[in-house]
Amino acid sequence: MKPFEEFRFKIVILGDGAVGKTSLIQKFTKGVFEKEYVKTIGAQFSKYNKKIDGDIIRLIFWDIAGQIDFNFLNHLFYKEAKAAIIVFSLETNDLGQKSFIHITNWYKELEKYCGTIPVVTFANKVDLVDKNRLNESKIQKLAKENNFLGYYITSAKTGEGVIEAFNAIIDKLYFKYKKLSSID
Ligand code: G3D
Ligand code: MG
Repeated sequence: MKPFEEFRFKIVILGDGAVGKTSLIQKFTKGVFEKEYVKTIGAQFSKYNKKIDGDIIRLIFWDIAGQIDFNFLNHLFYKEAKAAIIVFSLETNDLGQKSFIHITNWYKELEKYCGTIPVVTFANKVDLVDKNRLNESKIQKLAKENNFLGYYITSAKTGEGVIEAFNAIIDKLYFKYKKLSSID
């Protein structure tokens, strides 16, 4: 029998300020994470481990501290990221609308530093909108145009969709790297 393996994945969480990046990480890790702040690049990271089929997955989520704009992040933030989550807010106010438009900017920036890595987008704060009036086709279109793996509707407040959304990207990474390691 093959021994259990260990995987390390750095996942960067991008998106405008106040869309819920930090809240989402907290919700997913249930607050059980080691958080460290890297002052020089205005970023923080949270470590979280999970097990899949006996293998250990060591996750590091990198998150922007404060309201840093896409032009200000330096390469250290993106270095060796294996996947990215781009968060926007479904709120119909200015913040929400801008955060949706800015997804493409965040993605371009990511691509510049990381090339083509798996990306998903989280449409957060669904608790603040009327679900019947949600324009999902707009999100779907954007995800398709940018070749994202998918989009997930979430609420860091109620927890809706959060665990499923994080697990989807983590599972994808796990199966990708598990497959690669079995070829070695
Ligand atoms: P950021 O890390 O992207 O900057 P934060 O965003 O996680 O700091 O969240 C910004 C604010 O939005 C916080 O409110 C937080 O509680 C709120 N928030 C995050 N996710 C959700 C959500 O899904 N639904 C709702 N209703 N609020 C959310 P405060 O008031 O603490 O600034
Ligand atoms: Mg934050």
